[in-house]
This record gives sequence, C-alpha cells and structure tokens, in this order.
Amino acid sequence: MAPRTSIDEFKELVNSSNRVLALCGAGLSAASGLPTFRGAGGLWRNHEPTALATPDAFEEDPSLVWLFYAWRRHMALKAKPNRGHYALAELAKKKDNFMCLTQNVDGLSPRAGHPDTKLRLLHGSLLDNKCFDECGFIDRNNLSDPVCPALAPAAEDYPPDKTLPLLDPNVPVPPVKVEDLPHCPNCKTGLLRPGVVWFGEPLDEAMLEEVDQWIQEGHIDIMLVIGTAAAVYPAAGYTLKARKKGAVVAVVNPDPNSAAGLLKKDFFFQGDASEILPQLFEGVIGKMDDQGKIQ
Ligand code: BV8
Ligand code: ZN
Repeated sequence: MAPRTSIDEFKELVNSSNRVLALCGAGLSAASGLPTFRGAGGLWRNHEPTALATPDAFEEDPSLVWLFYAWRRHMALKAKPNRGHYALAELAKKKDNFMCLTQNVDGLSPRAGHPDTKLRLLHGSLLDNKCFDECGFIDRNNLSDPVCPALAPAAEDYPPDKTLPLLDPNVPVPPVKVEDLPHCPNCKTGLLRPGVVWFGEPLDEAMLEEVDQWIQEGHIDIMLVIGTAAAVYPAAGYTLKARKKGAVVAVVNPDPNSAAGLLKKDFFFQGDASEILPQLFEGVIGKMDDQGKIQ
C-alpha cells in the first residue's frame, strides 16, 4: 500500500485544510545539529540515553545524569532553530486550527516564535529546572549555561574534530559532588532536576486532557508526523487518534521504515524536515528563504 509522495498534491491539501495536528520528534532538530535519541549510535558516553532519562538513574547517580542534561542544555542553547521549526511556527500563525505536539525538549520551537497557544511540549523542557522532591518549585526557561559552576565540564566547547572529554567513555566522568549540584531554593532539601518527563513518569495530566479535547472537537484533515521514530508512548499514540477523526497522515523522515503502516491516501516525504516542511507549507506561509524568513 504505497502512500502518495506528490508535494503539489499535498500543498493543495494543506491549503484547503482546516484542522491540522502535528507530532514532532528529535529529527526536526537534526538540521540544527542536535543528535537524535536513536541516531549516531544513540549513545552518550557508553550509556543509552533512555537509561539515563529515568528517575532511578537520577536517584542512583544525580551527578552523571546532571552532566548528561547540562551537556544537552549547552548544545540546545548553542543550536539555532532551523527552517523546519520556522515553517511550523509560520503555519501556526496562519492556521487557527493547527496544534503542534512536540516530543522535543530542546526549546527550539519556542525560540522559532511558534505561538505557545499552538504548541504543546509533551516531554517538558531542558530549560526548566524543578524540585526532585516534588515540593512544587519550578524555575522555567532558565538560560544559564552551565546551569551551575560544578557542571562547567558539560558546557565546554571543543573543536568539531575533537571529542569533548565528557563524551569520551575512556575518560573518567569529572567528579561532581552532589552538594555542588543545583538544590531547591524552596524546600531547601530537594535537588533540582531537569524539567523533562523521564521514562516511567506520567506526562502532564492537564495537557493530555487538553490535547484530547482538541482532537475530539471534530474532523481532523491532516496528521503530520515529523522527524520521529514514533516509538515513545503516549506521544506515538496520537497518530491513531487522528486517523480515527478522519486524518490523512503525512510522514516527513529520511528513514523509509518510518513509512510503515501508511495507507494509499497518506503521504510520505523522504528527507530532511528542514528542507521539506517549507515546501509543503508554501501555499499558506509563502516562500521561505535560507535563513527561515518569509519573503
Ligand atoms: C509513561 C524527555 C506512564 C527526556 C522523553 C512498552 C510499550 C509501550 C510503552 C512503554 C513500554 N514500556 C515502557 C513504556 C512507556 C514509555 C515508552 O514509551 N517507552 C518506549 C521506549 C517503548 N513511555 C513512558 O515512560 C512515558 N510515560 O508512559 O508514563 C505512567 C502513567 C501514570 C503514572 C506513571 C507512569 C514517558 C515518555 C517520555 C520520555 N521522555 N524525553 C529526555 O529527552 O531526556 S522521550 C525521548 O525519546 C525524546 O523526548 C523523544 O521524544 C524520544 C525519542 O524519540 P524521537 O523524538 O522519535 O527521536 P528518535 O531519535 O527516536 O528518532 C528520530 C527520528 O528522526 C528518526 O525516525 C529519524 O529517522 C528521524 N530523522 C533523523 N534526521 C531527520 C529525521 N527526520 C526528519 N528530518 C531529519 N533531518
Ligand atoms: Zn523543593
């Protein structure tokens, strides 16, 4: 059952569509230079990122987990939104009934000017810090890099041809004392932790409720699945929910395997989201230049 691949046909559909839902993943930020979760060996030092992105890992070794996140913060703060982020942000400004769900925690969609009423950060943000003892304290959009002096080894810049010692599994992890990690200024006892949703943790209940309400409101014309392996739940479950509301599914991904399960009424655009999205939305957002600006 081969899905359609015509950009012109899809542009027609975008122009005439009312309700559009998008699910974005790490592949949307690939063109900004941020490693995907499963790409490039998908390892951080010799750890699976999914093994570090859990409350147990933090409980067990908060310094190691903080070094992992401080490094990702540093990379995210150094990165720039790409034309894919800008295209989605422009579509959100033009289409009232467009809702963008991102699994990314890198803050690039908000930095691309994506209206926050049309964006839901399903897995939180690297730039938020919250109390591990759940006293309710949260420090939103903290841009300090490093997040504290002790985590400076995670914020060093190295020439591209050299491996940051922190990333080299043969170099011991720099010793960071727990007492030097960020602590909660509110309850004083808790450690601060990255404001992301870890594996095994529930997503924000109110946000899930709101997304489901949006989905149930009526027919959905298009479900965009952009740069995601769609392997993480409940995020990956939105495609089926949108299908049930009549959506045509359009996948944007260089990996041909991500077209599995697509029907002949669906679309598959193989390639880089930062290249493809501006073309798909051109009829609504206008022509986008190389810097991501609408002409
Ligand atoms: C929960 C924040 C319940 C942290 C993240 C078995 C079956 C089903 C589910 C489960 C299961 N076992 C466990 C679960 C639940 C688990 C889960 O889904 N596990 C998976 C691994 C099977 N889910 C959870 O734990 C969730 N919570 O279920 O709670 C609950 C309820 C009540 C009470 C208690 C508990 C929480 C999930 C959230 C985890 N946190 N992120 C952090 O970032 O460190 S998810 C994390 O992984 C990222 O946020 C990201 O979303 C995800 C990686 O996925 P992708 O974004 O798809 O990235 P990936 O690298 O995989 O793929 C990149 C894609 O881009 C590829 O397809 C590639 O081809 C493509 N690409 C590459 N370049 C480009 C490109 N595309 C376009 N252009 C390019 N240039
Ligand atoms: Zn606290």
